[in-house]
Amino acid sequence: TRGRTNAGPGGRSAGMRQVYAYGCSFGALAEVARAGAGPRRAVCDLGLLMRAVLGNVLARLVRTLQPHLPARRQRRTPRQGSARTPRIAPGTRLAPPPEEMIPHLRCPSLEHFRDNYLIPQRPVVLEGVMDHWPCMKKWSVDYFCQVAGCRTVPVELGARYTDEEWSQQLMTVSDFIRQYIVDENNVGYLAQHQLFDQIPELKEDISIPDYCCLGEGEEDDITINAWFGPGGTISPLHQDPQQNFLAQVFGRKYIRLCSPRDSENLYPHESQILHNTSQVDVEDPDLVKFPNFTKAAFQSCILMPGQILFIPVKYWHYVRSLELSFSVSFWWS
Ligand SMILES: *[C@@H]1O[C@H](CO)[C@@H](O)[C@H](O)[C@H]1NC(C)=O
Ligand SMILES: *[C@@H]1O[C@H](CO)[C@@H](O)[C@H](O)[C@H]1NC(C)=O
Ligand SMILES: O=C(O)CCC(=O)C(=O)O
Repeated sequence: TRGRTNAGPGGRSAGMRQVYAYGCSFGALAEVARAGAGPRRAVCDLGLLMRAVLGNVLARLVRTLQPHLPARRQRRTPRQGSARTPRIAPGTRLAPPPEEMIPHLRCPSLEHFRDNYLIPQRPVVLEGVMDHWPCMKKWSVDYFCQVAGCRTVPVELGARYTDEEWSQQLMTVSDFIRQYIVDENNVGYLAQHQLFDQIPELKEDISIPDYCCLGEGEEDDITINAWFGPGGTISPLHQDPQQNFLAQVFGRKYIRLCSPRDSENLYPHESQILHNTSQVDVEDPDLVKFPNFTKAAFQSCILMPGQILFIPVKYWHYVRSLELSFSVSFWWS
């Protein structure tokens, strides 16, 4: 699971994710019960995580309680954003291989975007669209500790979700920051779509891109995901069943895209649960096992803060963060 416990409208391994998340939630609920009165918000967070079961009454309750609960501050001041040294040695894998670059556009009109990118289903990097979102100035590790430090969230442990040792665990945002952001030896990923429901303050710092109105779905049906992690986190090559705007708030990400027309050259896993994920390690492919992978045509970019990548529905995407990074994705139809 990428921690999207609600399974939502698809995404990779939705079923497994849900089962796993329920397991975690019940386990943590037992912990809280054992701890007696425990932190009230931990209980509410669990409720949010289990919203699929309980309905969204608890989300409203948390919103009501929020102002009455003490904010916790981080003692240490972690380094942040571009000031941080990339975990991957520069030069090793930083420069994209000579595949085609994804085109960049500055604030195209709705019509231009629709006719040249949405309808023909072509990826594009949009610039200038999120410059004025408050998150661009406000968000930092310290800020997350202040607004969300004591909140419980699902965290993915391990570099990639296809690894054998990969697992998911519930922990507070400040524990996540201490163990996975400040301590550079661990790789953990806070990747989930309920963060913005859990912490409504964060939602006020972002906007839904206007281009989403070109879709047929309602604005309420847009799924907003948070992706927060240290350098070196990898989302293996996979596809999702909706259009996606991946908005980069801080840090850079190396991204490779491949058209769904090339699916047969990407060797999707055979199991039902992972069949939207490729078996191939994109940056170190085993060409003996996967010879047709060389036939797949890739486009790539390094997504910079302030840029939004349009990933057409079912387009395969591989993502590796080059340093401490926060992205927000919007899944829309
Ligand atoms: C895989 O993708 C298809 C559409 O591309 C979607 O309908 C399905 O829910 C996805 N499956 C999983 C397990 O994520
Ligand atoms: C590679 O593709 C060819 C057709 O393009 C197909 O016949 C062959 O089975 C594929 N090989 C593998 C190992 O997938
Ligand atoms: O940023 C990432 O690691 C993955 C993003 C992604 O897969 C998505 O937005 O669907």
